[in-house]
Amino acid sequence: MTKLDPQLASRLTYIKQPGRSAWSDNAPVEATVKQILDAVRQSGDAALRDYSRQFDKVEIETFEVSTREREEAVAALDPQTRADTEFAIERVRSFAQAQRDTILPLDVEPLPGLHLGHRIIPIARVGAYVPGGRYPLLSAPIMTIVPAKVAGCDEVIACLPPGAHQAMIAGCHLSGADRIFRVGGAQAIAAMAFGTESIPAVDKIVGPGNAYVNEAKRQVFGLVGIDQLAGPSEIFVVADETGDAITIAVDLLAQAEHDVRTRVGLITTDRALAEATLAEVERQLGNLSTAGVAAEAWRDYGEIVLCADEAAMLAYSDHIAAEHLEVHTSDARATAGKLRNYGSIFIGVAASVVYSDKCCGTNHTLPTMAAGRYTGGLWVGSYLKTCTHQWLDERGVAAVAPPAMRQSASEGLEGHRRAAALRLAPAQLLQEIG
Ligand code: HSO
Ligand code: ZN
Repeated sequence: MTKLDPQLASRLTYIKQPGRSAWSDNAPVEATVKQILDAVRQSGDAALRDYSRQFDKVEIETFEVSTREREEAVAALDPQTRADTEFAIERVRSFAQAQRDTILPLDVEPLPGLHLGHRIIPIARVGAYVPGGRYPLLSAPIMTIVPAKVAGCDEVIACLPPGAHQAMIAGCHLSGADRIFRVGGAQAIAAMAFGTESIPAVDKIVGPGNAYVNEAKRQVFGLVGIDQLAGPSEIFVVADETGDAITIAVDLLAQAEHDVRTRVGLITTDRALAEATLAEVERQLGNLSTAGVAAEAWRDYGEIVLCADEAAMLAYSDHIAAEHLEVHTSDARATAGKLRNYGSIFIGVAASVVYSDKCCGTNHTLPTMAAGRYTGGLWVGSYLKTCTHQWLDERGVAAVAPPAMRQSASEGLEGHRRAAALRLAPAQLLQEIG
């Protein structure tokens, strides 16, 4: 986490300070995960079976979910849940397709005879990790699998913990997963990275998970691609005096209920709103069925920051780079236009984070822990490679060979100089090299 600029800090007043830092020591998780990865790399399915016995308390014979089990899982959904899931899939699919349509191949001729460009190539094999989690989040497989299908990947596999709700299998199936496997945790990441007898190795692993899954993705990165490292969910609201304490408290608690480590906050220029929101969160916690988790998250990670002026409010929001950022100001669109660091921005009071969490069509797999400073969230582009190409005729060669030869020679790279010279003056070079 970058340090808060002292000048900015002096312009902020904490009406409620977080009880803990969101940044924790990962060392114990690191060592355990390394062991799991090594075991799966060496022993494949046998190691997966051992870990499933140890962590999930199940004996697994066949990891792959059969066609029949997929169909049964879909049939077990009540009709309204199925319709709602299909609605969400269609929203995510059509938005991903619209985004896909903006990613174009390129061919240019910057100098006569020099042709440069790129092709957009889908990643061949993708593995989606689908978390079990505290609640069965049916939208989770939709967000990781549907855009991969829109991108045109050859094969999309999904791994989910053996204890996951049957509806999650239905979610993977309806989203279009080519193959589904019952294996969770760091061992699932290892299986998708290295491949085992039952589970194919993939080229990129996507999807959030617990601290072990996250660490496993970090350790296999390089061998395979990953989408991002996912920390606990976050929501911040940027509001001026037009903000409504009830709405803000409702939306903060809607994320706080996810996990005791969820980070939530209000960043405002209005003291009355700051104080009213503090009281309102406490009041609503009194009758929220998930208050057990939400109250702990609020106590440890909740914050309300009063800012000296709009500039300080925007600067602090950009410092936090929240996964979800709601803007409740008199001209929310104008305010949103001035912000640069966030995963996804929710402009105006009507745009609740929950719509994106579930079904409006934007992807809910977003950067946390301030990663919004350098990346956006998962999208169809995450499953595509932009690979460049070039071709030249003699005019192109005449333009680039001389500088390439001089650069190579001055670096002492004689082999490079020859390769550049061969196309420009073949007879001369052939004579030189004998
Ligand atoms: N807020 C979560 C996603 C989610 N919430 C799905 C409910 N369902 C992380 O962005
Ligand atoms: Zn959520």
